[in-house]
Amino acid sequence: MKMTLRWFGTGYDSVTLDKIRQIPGVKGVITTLYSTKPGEVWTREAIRALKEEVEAAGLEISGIESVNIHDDIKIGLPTRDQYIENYIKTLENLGEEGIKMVCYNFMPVFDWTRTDLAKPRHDGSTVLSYDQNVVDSIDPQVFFDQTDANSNGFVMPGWEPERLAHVKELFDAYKNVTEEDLFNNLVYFLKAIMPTCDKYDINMAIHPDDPAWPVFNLPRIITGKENIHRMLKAVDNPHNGLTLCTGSLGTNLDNDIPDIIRSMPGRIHFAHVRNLQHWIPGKLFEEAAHLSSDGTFDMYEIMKALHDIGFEGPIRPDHGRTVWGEVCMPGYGLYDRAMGACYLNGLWEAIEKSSK
Ligand code: DNO
Repeated sequence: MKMTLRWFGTGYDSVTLDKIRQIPGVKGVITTLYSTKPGEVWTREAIRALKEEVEAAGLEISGIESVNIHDDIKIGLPTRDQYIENYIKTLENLGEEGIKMVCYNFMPVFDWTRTDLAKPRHDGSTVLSYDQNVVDSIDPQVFFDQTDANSNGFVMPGWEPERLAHVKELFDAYKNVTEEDLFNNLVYFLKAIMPTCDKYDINMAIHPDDPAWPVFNLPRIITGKENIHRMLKAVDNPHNGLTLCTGSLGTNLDNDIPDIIRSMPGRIHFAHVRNLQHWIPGKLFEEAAHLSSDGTFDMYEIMKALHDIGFEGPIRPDHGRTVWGEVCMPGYGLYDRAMGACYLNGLWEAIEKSSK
């Protein structure tokens, strides 16, 4: 595996590349062109400028998170073909610049959903948390506005202003989209982009739905072992793969994460590894420190499973707690993610040495 950190770009992230470079073992960043909107073509010049900035700091771009998918593709509107063409052009430009891993998601309207962005934890840190009762009792637009207001002034991934402005219309547009429709629209998209991925050796890594069940009555299709395998099989190309996100799949305790990992060798192209603390399964959970004993997951078993399948892709510590008074985007401060990276590196070193 290759340890990385997510970086949102100059002007968007409170964490600088210089600081990321000082985390032991982190050689690359997972980044994006945050100013582009879903559906727009990423120009070769803009990609190259980003790459040069990262490389000047002694790091590499280990992958993109995310090239977001326009809702017309997810809904299956006739306009999707134009947006798919644009997506292909973006992939070509990334491929020309030697970038070979793209994370994306296929969640309608919302990306990840949390009901509190700064829940106090037992140790005085704050974390992102989720309470199903809140989701069940709030209007999506109000929910969206609240999340935006609590983000410490940062634009959070998945909660970009252009989405904010259209929540109601988006909900209407998805009214008749069933899970089966959404799945078919994903397959249509993947089939269209695979020749480009083959040409440039680009690995597509779909991000699981977070949480791993429908929210606000919107369909969700990447929630567990069975539907992930269905997706992999429907477009059975090694470039069609998964972002193994423990925090998303792990929202549902029926998901046995080490088992999911072992069931798809060669198809996990990216890993987000973090821990959760469950209070009421399926209803109430919060994010924890990466350390196994701080939450519900056995992080050793997760890393061991990745090791056992010969995982060589980029991995990153995922959402961190906000600690030591850091002012940052919720989930994406430097300190706790740096601790997470060190911890995961430590587990990996021990697994490697003991498996020889
Ligand atoms: C949240 C992230 C997601 C993820 C997208 C991938 O912090 O894990 O926003 O980046 O779902 O497209």
